[in-house]
Amino acid sequence: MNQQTGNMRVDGGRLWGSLMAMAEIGPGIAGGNNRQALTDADREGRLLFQRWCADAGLTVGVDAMGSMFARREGTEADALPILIGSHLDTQPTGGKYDGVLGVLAALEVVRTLNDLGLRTRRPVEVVNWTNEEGSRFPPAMIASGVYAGVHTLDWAYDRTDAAGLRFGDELERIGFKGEEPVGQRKGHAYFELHIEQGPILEEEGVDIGIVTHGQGLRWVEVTLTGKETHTGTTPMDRRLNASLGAARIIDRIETITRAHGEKAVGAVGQLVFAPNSRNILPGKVVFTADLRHPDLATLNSMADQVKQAAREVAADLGIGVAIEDVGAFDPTAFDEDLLADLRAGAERLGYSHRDMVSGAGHDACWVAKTMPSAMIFCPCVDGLSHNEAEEITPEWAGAGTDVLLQAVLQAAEVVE
Ligand code: HGY
Ligand code: MN
Ligand code: MN
Repeated sequence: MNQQTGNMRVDGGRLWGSLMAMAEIGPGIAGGNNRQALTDADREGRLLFQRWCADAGLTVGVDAMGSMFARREGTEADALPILIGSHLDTQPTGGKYDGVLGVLAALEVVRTLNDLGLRTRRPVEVVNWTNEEGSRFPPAMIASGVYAGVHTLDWAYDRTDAAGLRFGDELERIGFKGEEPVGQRKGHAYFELHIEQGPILEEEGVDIGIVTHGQGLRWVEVTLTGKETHTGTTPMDRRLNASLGAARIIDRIETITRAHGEKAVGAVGQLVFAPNSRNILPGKVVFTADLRHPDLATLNSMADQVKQAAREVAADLGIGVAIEDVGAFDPTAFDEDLLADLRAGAERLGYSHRDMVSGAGHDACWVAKTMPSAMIFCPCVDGLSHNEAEEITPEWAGAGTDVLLQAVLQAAEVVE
């Protein structure tokens, strides 16, 4: 890192233009995006990304989970590359920046290397991980999970969405079921820029979050089986009431979470009644508890207590209960040396920074099992995310990408 490279900046206007162009694909109903994994909108976004990568002289490989790797050659072709990326898929009512900033910032880093005519010893690869959100096909981060060897390819292919469509079939349908074995493409280090999805950086007026850890997650799916009967004619003491069971368990989730201290978070974001008719007591209710904590033992204690509560409530109401773990990742510590480089890069550029733990899961949490990995955050307005009103500023996006550039210049080793 010399005086010249130590102060390089990306083209923030070009980055913002790319973000806005990508946001045109899979528009939501309130200004955000609905570009769910393996939909036609996802395919369209991938094709746009692929075109931009080709324009930047990158060669794009696609693995068997559809993750895309856009490679900029280094002077040493067989040196392990530096990987930088995130995800282009969104929540059904998602924002324009969750994941997308990380992929397009990585592309902007490569575009800037091209503009400056810089060569690096190591290749650099821009990554779009398939289905980070896990909204249409649970669990979250499924493709980076297969890449890290946490899930098998066949298990991932058999995941189904609410309409019963298989992940593997949808991946084939959109034309992104690549030939490359998943995990074959190794890396020397991985960096991911992401919006904070929380309020801290904006409230404190800090430019860059240095993400030291990602908290762990447990998705506990509960299926309650009651009896479908008429809501008007069935005496109250003769009901097998699955909706009452769900209400009591959701209340217990709140109590259990709060009993595990201020770092514990827990909620139910998805609940399905069947047959979901106003005047039929539901025969079946399915919902998922989303539990998170930075400490593994505490997280497991939360999950165990939620499962126990579900069994108790079901027994008390005389209804059936089935419990399944449908998503999990343990707390992750990111690489200290890479984090130190990121702090130093922010300081060289005059950006303020502070260490923090990620409340959300990210592909970096799985990639960290395969190579040294680190994340940085930029602020987001009111900490809002997983909401179509998610917003950041061009300045925040540019600052995060400038720091990402510094990290890549260092890790990929600029060749004079
Ligand atoms: O759920 C998460 O933390 C991520 O947004 N998929
Ligand atoms: Mn994300
Ligand atoms: Mn997300």
